[in-house]
Amino acid sequence: MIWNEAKECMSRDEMTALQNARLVKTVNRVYRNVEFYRKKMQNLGIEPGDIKGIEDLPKLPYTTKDDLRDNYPCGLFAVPETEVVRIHASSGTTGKPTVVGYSKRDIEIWQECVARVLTMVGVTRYDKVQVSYGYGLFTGGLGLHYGAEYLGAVAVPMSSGNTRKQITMMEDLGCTAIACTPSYLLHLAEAIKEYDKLDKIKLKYAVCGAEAWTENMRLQIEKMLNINCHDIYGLSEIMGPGVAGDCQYHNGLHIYEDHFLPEIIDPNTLKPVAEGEQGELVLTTITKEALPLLRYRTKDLTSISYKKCECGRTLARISRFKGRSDDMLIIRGVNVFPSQVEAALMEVEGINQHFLMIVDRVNNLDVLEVWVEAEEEYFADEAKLNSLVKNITHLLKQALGLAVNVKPVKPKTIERSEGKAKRVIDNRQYI
Ligand code: DLL
Repeated sequence: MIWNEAKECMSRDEMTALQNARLVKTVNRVYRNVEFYRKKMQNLGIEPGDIKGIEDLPKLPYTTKDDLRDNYPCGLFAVPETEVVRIHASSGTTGKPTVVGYSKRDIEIWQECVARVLTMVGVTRYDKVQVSYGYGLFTGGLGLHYGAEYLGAVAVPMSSGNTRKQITMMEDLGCTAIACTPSYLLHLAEAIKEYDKLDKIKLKYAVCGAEAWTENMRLQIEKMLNINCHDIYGLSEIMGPGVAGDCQYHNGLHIYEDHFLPEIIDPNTLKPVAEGEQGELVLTTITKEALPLLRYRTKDLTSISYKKCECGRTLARISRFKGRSDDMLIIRGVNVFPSQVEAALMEVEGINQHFLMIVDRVNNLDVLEVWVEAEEEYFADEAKLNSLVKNITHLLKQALGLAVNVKPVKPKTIERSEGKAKRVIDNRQYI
């Protein structure tokens, strides 16, 4: 079992001492081996010797996704090519992909971090984990796969898609755990119900991440499948899945601070925010060999708590992600996150959780239309359908502080995703 007390339950002083030593080593390595960081530090007038521990973190430069793109493909690598044993890449929505590399040691640490999350979820070496994240350049499939094997569980490399086959294999092999995006698990849960397979499957746990989702959606999935569902966070630039995950108390995600130093900053002023306050998560890798990153701006919005968790872990916890600062839509001056719409729709009877937000600009005014899938019976009764629409319109107005057009559509109209869900179509022209 990878319940690693030595790493997950150390005192704050012990953790700080470990982080200080690892940060100093990392800063020296990047200064020596990565021209980009050497130049950035020289421009700021800092030498590696100026960094004595984590209290000196604010002196270091930030790194952004654009820095990785500008040094495409491998310009930020800190080891010679011969030391690299794996490459992944994240496609993103614009521009070139970002390429990330791993040394043998990086892969070992990655496996251990994923295995730690799986252990938190309850998975043991007696379980079979159906890995339904995409395999390939995306880190989800291989990340979960190697973590499950490292734990000694059976990894079933289904990859994403082909829902019917997913259910058949789940039934035939008796898979007890599944790893996939929450939106895909919701889709899978509906299909399991439709094919009347709920009492044929042995699923007990799910490990979901790679996109923002709500606590209500977690509870909904748990209810539909009668399983324990957990959150796993990560990003390719920093490692992949396994940077953080939530325990049985679901009170924030434990972040593996012995490998990744978290900071929360105000994305506008770039100043740190107080414990418990919402801001952008910034991560510094302190054990990565192939691609160490200093103060990487994740754009993910969360808050941090250093209070000890009921589960006994002393690792800091980050709150469930609200979304990304670049997911945030500004509609008629109001900041809107898809997660707010998801949370509001969870309250409504008669619809499922699939929705689509379409933003248009009509006569210079931004208009938000939200498509929701209403149950079939509503379409046979106009009054009932109108009342449903009225109710949702009111709830969304309250939740977002913005008038919204609600369009009811028949079940299965909205395209299902096999990976990360696409919740927003923004048709506005940006000049
Ligand atoms: O999504 C890695 C991953 C795979 C995580 C499988 C969890 C499970 P990227 O494709 O680089 O890597 O996308 C990273 O996805 O910055 C967040 O915006 C989002 N994200 C990942 N996990 C969560 C989560 C993988 N649990 C980006 N909650 C990140 C909310 C998440 N957002």
